[in-house]
Amino acid sequence: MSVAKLTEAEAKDAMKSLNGWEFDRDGDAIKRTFEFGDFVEAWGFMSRVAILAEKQDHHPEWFNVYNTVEITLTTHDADGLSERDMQLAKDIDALLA
Ligand code: H2B
Repeated sequence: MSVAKLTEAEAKDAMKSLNGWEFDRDGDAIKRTFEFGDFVEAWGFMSRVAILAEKQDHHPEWFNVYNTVEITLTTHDADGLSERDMQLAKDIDALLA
């Protein structure tokens, strides 16, 4: 499915409504690191993100070590960032609010 790649200005603007995300891969991805009390909490969070991802048909690249989860979002179909990354990031933020 084709999705529009955000312009740099659109991406920067969308970042203003996110919490703690940073640009990665030359602006083609966003990344945030999450820290929890232990592995069970980190895994619980990952389960909730997995459900969001399936609902949105948009999936994270992620890395977990014990209580830390690093999430990178990018849209392969757009070769960079799209509105889908921003939406998923916003919903991930909301899980922790
Ligand atoms: N996730 C991400 N992060 N980027 C994509 O381009 C993407 C996806 N494409 N999840 C979706 C699935 C696509 O492969 C399916 C066919 O809709």
